[in-house]
Amino acid sequence: MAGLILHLGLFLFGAAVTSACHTQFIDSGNYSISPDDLDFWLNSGPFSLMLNGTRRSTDDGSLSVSSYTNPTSGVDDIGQYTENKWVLSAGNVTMEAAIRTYPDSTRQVVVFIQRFPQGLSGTRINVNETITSFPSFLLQNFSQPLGYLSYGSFMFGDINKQAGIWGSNAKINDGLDGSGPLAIFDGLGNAMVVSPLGNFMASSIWLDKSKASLNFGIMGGVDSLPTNFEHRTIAYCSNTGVGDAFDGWGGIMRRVYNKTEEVREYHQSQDLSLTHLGYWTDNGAYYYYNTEQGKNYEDTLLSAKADWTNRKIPYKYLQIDSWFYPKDSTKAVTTWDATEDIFPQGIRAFEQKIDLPLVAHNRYWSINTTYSKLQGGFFDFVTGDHLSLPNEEFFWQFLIGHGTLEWGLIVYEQDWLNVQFLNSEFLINDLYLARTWLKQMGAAAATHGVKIQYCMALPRHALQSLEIPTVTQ
Ligand SMILES: *[C@@H]1O[C@H](CO)[C@@H](O)[C@H](O)[C@H]1NC(C)=O
Ligand SMILES: *[C@@H]1O[C@H](CO)[C@@H](O)[C@H](O)[C@H]1NC(C)=O
Ligand SMILES: *[C@@H]1O[C@H](CO)[C@@H](O)[C@H](O)[C@H]1NC(C)=O
Ligand SMILES: *[C@@H]1O[C@H](CO)[C@@H](O)[C@H](O)[C@H]1NC(C)=O
Ligand SMILES: *[C@@H]1O[C@H](CO)[C@@H](O)[C@H](O)[C@H]1NC(C)=O
Ligand SMILES: *[C@@H]1O[C@H](CO)[C@@H](O)[C@H](O)[C@H]1NC(C)=O
Ligand SMILES: CC(=O)N[C@H]1CO[C@H](CO)[C@@H](O)[C@@H]1O
Repeated sequence: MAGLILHLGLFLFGAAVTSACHTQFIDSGNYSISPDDLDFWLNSGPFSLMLNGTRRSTDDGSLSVSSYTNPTSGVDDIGQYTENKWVLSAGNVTMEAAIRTYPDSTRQVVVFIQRFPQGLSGTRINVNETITSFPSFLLQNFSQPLGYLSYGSFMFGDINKQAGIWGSNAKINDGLDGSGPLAIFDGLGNAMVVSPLGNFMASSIWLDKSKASLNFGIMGGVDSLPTNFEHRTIAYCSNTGVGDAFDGWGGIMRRVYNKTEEVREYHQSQDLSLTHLGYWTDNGAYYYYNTEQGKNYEDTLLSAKADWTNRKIPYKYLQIDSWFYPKDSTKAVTTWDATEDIFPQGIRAFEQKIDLPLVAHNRYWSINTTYSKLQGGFFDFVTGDHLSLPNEEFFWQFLIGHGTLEWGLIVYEQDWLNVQFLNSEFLINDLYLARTWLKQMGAAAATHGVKIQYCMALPRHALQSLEIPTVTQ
């Protein structure tokens, strides 16, 4: 807490330092931030935006700072703030870049806001870059070694997480697969976590190697931004260690999206698959794409149940994995229901025999899915080159409602989230569709009292679950 006292001291002298985040702004457009009072860890790189197919940047003057507004104050969803703002222009198009600090010392937060009063068009670039950039931080070697932790790829960013010494050679994950919360810390307990504060599915980090800068903004596939579009990035600072920085960051994020500890605990306590023992048939299990010789899945699982009942193992639910439903030649789901060779009289008859509620697995949607209007089904789907995606909440109400009433579905397991996202051009090129898809799924689960498990989720899916209380795991 020594840092905090020093901050309050500085505040009396009028500096813009009011929390564990030590910040500095210069009217020309430079800014710095640090959890450490003595040195600024992160110094600003260029602002940039894509416009009509070209990148405009403060680096080459094709985007320039036209004004700086002295601090204003207000209250937002985090608390009472002081805002410093620059207006930048590229011809007749403007970008506003604002930095909010929060005088209440319990909010050790800085929020960076990029706004586009006239919107932007012609913005699409390489999918792994960002079409807008603010904040931008230079990857600079530091006198004392700083560490970083960068999440990347599926399993909530665990698969490709990187850690090392912060500097020009740091291997920070970026792009569609790699963008997640970034932690930077020293050996003395100073730490910060930086992440998007919204637009979770549509925002990315872009490591611009040519300028050794780390840029936060909207993902590269998006071709335009609407009038008055706004995107926020949050930095949380702590002087009591990287664990506390993650805790504090998570607490603010959960509070902003109302997925508080209480909400999480409530939903998790309602999820039988988290509170009780169950029998799983997923990857790694003995009956994953494997039955007893001469038996179909139904008879295999019924004899497994006879055995565990005999042994008095109190399984309270059964998980059925991707072996139960039909798939196309790319292993994408065509119909989320069992074929006759699996459960001869259907899932309902099987579920009555096994007498356990189900956790049921699903993966990415086939372009040939039978639910799509294109294939004579009843529902709106977006159909791309490789995959498709339901595009109305009514579909999810049908699918999850049917599962609940007919199969005893208690948990909808949405697996292969990375593949669905990265291989759907309509998702990676759209500002809102990925969020809409996951929110529709979540709303239907809420209607039917079903919980959702995300699997093979990218860091962006993990962040998106903040807006979906029924995602419990
Ligand atoms: C967009 O770029 C094209 C070619 O690069 C140019 O011909 C056109 O005038 C530009 N449009 C605007 C509105 O700047
Ligand atoms: C900016 O100018 C270009 C070319 O003159 C025009 O096409 C475009 O609509 C203008 N944009 C705005 C936001 O006024
Ligand atoms: C984006 O990055 C991923 C690795 O994270 C890579 O596999 C993919 O080819 C990249 N896409 C483009 C268009 O560069
Ligand atoms: C930063 O430090 C690394 C070694 O940790 C070194 O390889 C690299 O060249 C340095 N970069 C600059 C710009 O000095
Ligand atoms: C959170 O709940 C408050 C109070 O009910 C509400 O005003 C606010 O809009 C909610 N925020 C979100 C992101 O849903
Ligand atoms: C979708 O159906 C068409 C027509 O039956 C077929 O030619 C195609 O191979 C199917 N696609 C996949 C990915 O299985
Ligand atoms: C907008 C911007 O980047 N302004 C300045 C930040 O600081 C560097 C180096 O001191 C200047 O070159 C930039 O013009």
